[in-house]
Amino acid sequence: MTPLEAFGADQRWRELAQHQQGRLGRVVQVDRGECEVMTDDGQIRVSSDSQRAQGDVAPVTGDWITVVFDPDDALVVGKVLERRTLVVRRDPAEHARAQSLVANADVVGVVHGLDRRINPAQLERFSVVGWQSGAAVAVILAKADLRRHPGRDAEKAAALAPGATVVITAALAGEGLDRVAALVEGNRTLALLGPSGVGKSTLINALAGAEVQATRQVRGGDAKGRHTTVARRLVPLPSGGSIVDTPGIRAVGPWDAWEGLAAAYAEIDALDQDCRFAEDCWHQDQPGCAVAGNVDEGRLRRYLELAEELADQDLDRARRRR
Ligand SMILES: Nc1nc2c(ncn2[C@@H]2O[C@H](COP(=O)(O)OP(=O)(O)OP(=O)(O)O)[C@@H](O)[C@H]2O)c(=O)[nH]1
Ligand SMILES: [Mg+2]
Ligand SMILES: [Zn+2]
Repeated sequence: MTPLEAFGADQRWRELAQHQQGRLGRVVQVDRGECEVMTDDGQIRVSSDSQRAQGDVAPVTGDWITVVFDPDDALVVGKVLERRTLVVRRDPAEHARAQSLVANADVVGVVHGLDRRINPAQLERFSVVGWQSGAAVAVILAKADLRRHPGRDAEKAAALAPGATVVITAALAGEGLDRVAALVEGNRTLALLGPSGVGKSTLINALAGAEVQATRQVRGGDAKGRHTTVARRLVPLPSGGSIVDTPGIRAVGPWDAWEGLAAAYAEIDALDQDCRFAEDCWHQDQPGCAVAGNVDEGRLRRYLELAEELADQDLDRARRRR
């Protein structure tokens, strides 16, 4: 298997690249106008900004692209091939804008470290963003060695993330790695999202069988609270498939994520259809409401909060367009 095949190069990607008359590559990492790109001939650096026309899609980690020569004979990004999935969040620096994080992930893995209690709102927000991307969602409960009954956490997580695969791991002890590996079987791509320090990079190193990503040093007291991973990076696994490591995010902001919201709160969405006042019902104390009283109160409250957030965003965007 070539490295590009391990990254998931298939006939469709190859045909798309051929059609654009460029060499096929996959973006491993982006930094300041340059991309590290894996190709059939190995990894190369390709410049991205200077030669690209305005309005062209900017490449992000995980993108399949064409590599071409510019007039000065330098390697540049030609086209970003149409994405199958895209993880997007509200840009934390500029709230009225979207920020693309990872392209073409098959599974979004929401990582929670079991050294802490599960934070339902946090987990649900990540699930919304995960489902909205078009990928499948998995919840990865890491650091299971620190819990006596991780199975109970798994039950809790399953209730907070309907439709998601829940996986328990203890990467330092080498446990549960096969279950994560199963998520990338068939050269698929898993994108890890989650707060800082939950063990994303440690899990990737355990699967890669090498220290490919820096992890927080246990003894480095001064490193506390700092983000160890600073760039989104696609890491190949020896058995095929790849994992995207990302810098920790405490609370992700969904962006234009109504479908993601419906999927992440599937049981609420299903009843939502039955509300007598479908459009207007806010599932509080309207008579004839099919939702209130029939679902978990906390989940309903958080669902409504997120719906309000998304509705505000919609208004904002509409205002801007005018
Ligand atoms: N006990 C235990 N500790 C773990 C496990 N996995 C990771 N850790 C520890 O958790 C700390 C954070 O791990 P990282 O892998 O750096 O966390 P991260 O999610 O990549 O963090 P950022 O890069 O900052 O987003 C390190 O000190 C790890 O040794 C585990 O399975 N068990
Ligand atoms: Mg990390
Ligand atoms: Zn209702």
